[in-house]
Amino acid sequence: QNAEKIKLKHGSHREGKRTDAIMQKWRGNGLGQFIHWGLYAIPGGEWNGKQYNGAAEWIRSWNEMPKPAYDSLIYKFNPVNFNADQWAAIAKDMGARYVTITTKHHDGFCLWPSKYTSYTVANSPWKKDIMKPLVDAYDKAGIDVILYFSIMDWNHPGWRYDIKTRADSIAFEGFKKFTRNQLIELLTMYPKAKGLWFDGTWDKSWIKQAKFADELEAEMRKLRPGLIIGSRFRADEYGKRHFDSNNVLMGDYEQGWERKLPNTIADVHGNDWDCVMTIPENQWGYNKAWKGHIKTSTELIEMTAKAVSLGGNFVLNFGPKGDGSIRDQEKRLALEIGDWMKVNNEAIYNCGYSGLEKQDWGYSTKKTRIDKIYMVVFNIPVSGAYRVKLPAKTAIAKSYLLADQNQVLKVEEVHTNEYFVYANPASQSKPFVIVLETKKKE
Ligand code: JFZ
Repeated sequence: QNAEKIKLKHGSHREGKRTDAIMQKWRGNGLGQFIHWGLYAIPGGEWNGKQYNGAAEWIRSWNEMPKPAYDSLIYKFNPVNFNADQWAAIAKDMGARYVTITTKHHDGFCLWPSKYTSYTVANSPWKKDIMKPLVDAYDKAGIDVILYFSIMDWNHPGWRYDIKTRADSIAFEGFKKFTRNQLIELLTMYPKAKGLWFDGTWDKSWIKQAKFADELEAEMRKLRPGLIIGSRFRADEYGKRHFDSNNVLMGDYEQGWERKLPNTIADVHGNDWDCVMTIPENQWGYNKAWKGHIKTSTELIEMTAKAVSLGGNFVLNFGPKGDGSIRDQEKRLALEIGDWMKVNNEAIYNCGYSGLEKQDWGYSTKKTRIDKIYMVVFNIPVSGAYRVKLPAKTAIAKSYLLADQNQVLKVEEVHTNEYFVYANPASQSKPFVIVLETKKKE
């Protein structure tokens, strides 16, 4: 397969995972928060008394909300209930260890006072920077900040979906300069930010910019050593995205797990990854009328455990309201997840793939470099017997409940490296964790 490799100028520049401390910290985060906030939070999915069926943050692209009406939302951006410390406290209580915040979504409205466009918070009634208090508050709470940035910008006159004429090309050159300026500006203004989360990079116009984007990425990485950039920033010179034409991941982690999770370790090809998830079906920005199934905290905890068990992180989205407050349903879910995390975070933080065969009772995670495996139980077997298959040359030294280490569990080896662990915890309304301390076996 290696012999088949073609020479790429703008493909991936690394094979295998990053090993530096910043990336190791990111990898061990386990749980993150996503924030989608911008002008779209003001209509909240509704215009002229009519409910929009799509994602609320896309309302501008919806014909029933005319562009001038959307554009003038800037004069209504006055989030009097915005409190950065409170947002950070909600994330902290939930157990999130990083946050990705929309500095600019597709609409082009900037939550920071960018010098390069007038479509920013500075020209809203609020006037003040939103990103600075957020970066400071989350940082103070010990939560790493990643800056979400949409390349596609519906507000910029130079943005094109494709480049077909000379006029398009001239316009897009201006747009590229603007994009570079904004990114350098963000990295300069918010030196605490650990990474960039790119979006809106799927159009032909941007896919054709392999050289420009590759050089810009190098420039950003030089400006901020250790910067984390996912696979959704650039395409290679053949237009391949996420994975280059040699099928090697571009960027530091796979950014394609959008409202879906991998099912097996083979699905993630040995790469770092995170999954971004909405609480309702597909609403990122604030939508006042959530429809359909709203995920429960148990489902979200299950997704977190599943993500970690397959070597990834789970990032849960919040869409604050136009006034800056966070809706009660989101606050309640964050608290419920946090209650579980307070007891069980040992099975989530700095954990990854355990190497164990998947069993019906749930997901197993493993601490890096420590001989501990965590069985995160979602389906309690009626028998009380939990099947566990360990990798070769390992044995169970001891087993107990994470919530109550005095409850030592009976363990029985039934075949070589194959065990039953017996647990009959009194009625459980939430998933729980069984710890396996393992040891080397001759
Ligand atoms: C994008 C945005 O359009 C959306 O508003 C939100 O910000 C989300 C996080 O990102 O939506 C996407 C992007 C990529 C895929 C799906 C939705 N994808 O790769 O499947």
